[in-house]
Amino acid sequence: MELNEVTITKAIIERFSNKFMEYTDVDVAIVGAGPSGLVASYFLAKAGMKVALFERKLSIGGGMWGGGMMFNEIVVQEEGKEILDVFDINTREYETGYFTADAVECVTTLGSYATKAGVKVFNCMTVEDVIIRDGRVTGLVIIWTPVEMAGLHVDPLSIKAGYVIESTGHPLELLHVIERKADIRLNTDSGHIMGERSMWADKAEGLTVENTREICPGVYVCGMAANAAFGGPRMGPIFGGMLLSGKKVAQEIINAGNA
Ligand code: 48F
Repeated sequence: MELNEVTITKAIIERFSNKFMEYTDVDVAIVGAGPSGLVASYFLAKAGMKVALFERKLSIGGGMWGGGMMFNEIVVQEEGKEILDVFDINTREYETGYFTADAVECVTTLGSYATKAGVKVFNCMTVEDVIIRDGRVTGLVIIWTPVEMAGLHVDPLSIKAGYVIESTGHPLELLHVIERKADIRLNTDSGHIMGERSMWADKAEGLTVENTREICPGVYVCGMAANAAFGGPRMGPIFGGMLLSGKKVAQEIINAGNA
């Protein structure tokens, strides 16, 4: 059979367009495909929810690929190891209570489990705004990342979501937009973004999970974004909190959906 370039082109356009059309209305839209967003997406899809995961970069994985300072190994504690076990990711005990895993195996395996569970990843798309109705976030406003990078004056498109998860990591991009543009009080002590604090691994790991919750109607924060929102410290290249936070946010949304 002689390959036809136009058939290849049509296949890509039609299949992508159909996928994109189907995911313009989802149960959960996740912003940021780092470790916490990936884990959240997997558990939500496993529970039968329709999940779209938007990632600005070409690649998923966020800050996990580079381990610590580009040494591509990550560290997890016992509870974090238990989540890696769910994904059948190899771990090795370093000292009592400290386990290491290959960062590349972690990202690729989390991505594989998530997509096989039904998560649709929209990479190279940046979430630049939200839609708010009656004080609740009901959707996302998205644009191609290269449009943003080139500074082109192109209007974005929108999707509808029952729940939104902000897992953009340190920059906490979505909440900054919400705080700037909407008259919504956040569920933090001050009612505003509290801001990330300096590194304290032990404290930060627990707080990441504690701070994983609904921050304003329709929006949940997880991963490093949770600490950036609620004023928790950063933890550096220990990833148990990210994984546990992803699992917790999925459970919170499943519970809210069943309520
Ligand atoms: O930063 P990131 O890996 O978030 P995380 O899941 O994990 C944090 C750790 O990697 C590390 C740490 C733990 O030790 O502190 O930093 O909390 O991934 C965030 C992802 O969100 C994407 C970004 O490209 C990255 O892949 N992202 C950020 N803003 C947007 C976005 C946006 N506006 N639209 C789409 N994607």
